Amino acid sequence: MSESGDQKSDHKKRKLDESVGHEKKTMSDITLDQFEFTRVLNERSGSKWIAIEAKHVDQKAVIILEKMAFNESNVKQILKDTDQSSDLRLDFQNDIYGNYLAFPRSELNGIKTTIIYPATDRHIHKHLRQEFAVVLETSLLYEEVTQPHIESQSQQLSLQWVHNILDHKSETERIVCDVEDPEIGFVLLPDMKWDGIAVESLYLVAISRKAGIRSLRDLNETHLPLLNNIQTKGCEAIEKKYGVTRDQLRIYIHYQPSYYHFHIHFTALANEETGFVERIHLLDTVINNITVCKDYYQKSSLLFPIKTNDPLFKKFADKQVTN
Ligand code: G7M
Repeated sequence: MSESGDQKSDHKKRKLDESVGHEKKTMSDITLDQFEFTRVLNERSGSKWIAIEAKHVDQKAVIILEKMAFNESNVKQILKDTDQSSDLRLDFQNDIYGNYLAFPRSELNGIKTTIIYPATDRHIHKHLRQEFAVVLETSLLYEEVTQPHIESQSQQLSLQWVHNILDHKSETERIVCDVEDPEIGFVLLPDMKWDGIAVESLYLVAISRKAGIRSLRDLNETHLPLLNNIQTKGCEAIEKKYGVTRDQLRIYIHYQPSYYHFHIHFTALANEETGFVERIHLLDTVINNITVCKDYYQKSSLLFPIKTNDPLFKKFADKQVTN
């Protein structure tokens, strides 16, 4: 007996809902045809990257597609595999110059796909292309504007994914280093943005086990052992697993972060896609600043980039008008 359109879509939604939140997903748990295209949120043609909004029954999703980088081993396979004329289509030939379109088999042509489902309006907003502006946040503006803003839960992205990692409920097999200590412990694992293969674009994130450090603003001299431990053990683990030495790493903290549970980014120095420089605070500089002045990050004015349609930007603008 064949299913009606509604039954089919109910069945697909059930399958998708069952698969969300479970650690082990098989390839068939989620399929892209379960989503209906809504609009393009952002695209970077140079990086072969696109973020779209989609819909599944009555809930929104963000889907990010990125073509994978080449490396020696997959290029060797592509050469070996595209030996039939149907796999290589001629565009033009002129003397010794030829342009073709190659169609390697699908295993060599994977698209890194991130699906956020169900996505909240915050997720849609985070991925929507927007104008940015820089804001200079004095310690007073932090206390009067930013702190109340980040404390209002409705403005924040959920930290469930962070707790799942720390509690070994998700991404467990991806963990590169795990230090259990509640004060100076952390979990280091590949960032969601990295394919986990190409070391030139290496990107890992270290998530602190200590709760209550929302951002750079909360760091003081009591956190130096934590910062030093993440730096030393994180670098050792990355060298052991990926062969990338500390002098080839960019280690930094975002201000403002997207998620207000303390974490540190580790990227390859060669990876230049680190986004706005105004958002980056190098860990060595942070350690140095706190060593020189223990409440440096409570006293200082900090500059950060922000989307002009972010509610926090509006609060800053309103505050500056009233002052
Ligand atoms: O500092 P900021 O909050 O902007 O960075 C958070 C980092 O966490 C980003 O680089 C994200 O790509 C990464 N990230 C976000 N999520 C939801 C996940 C996740 O579920 N798993 C992993 N491994 N990384 C994530």
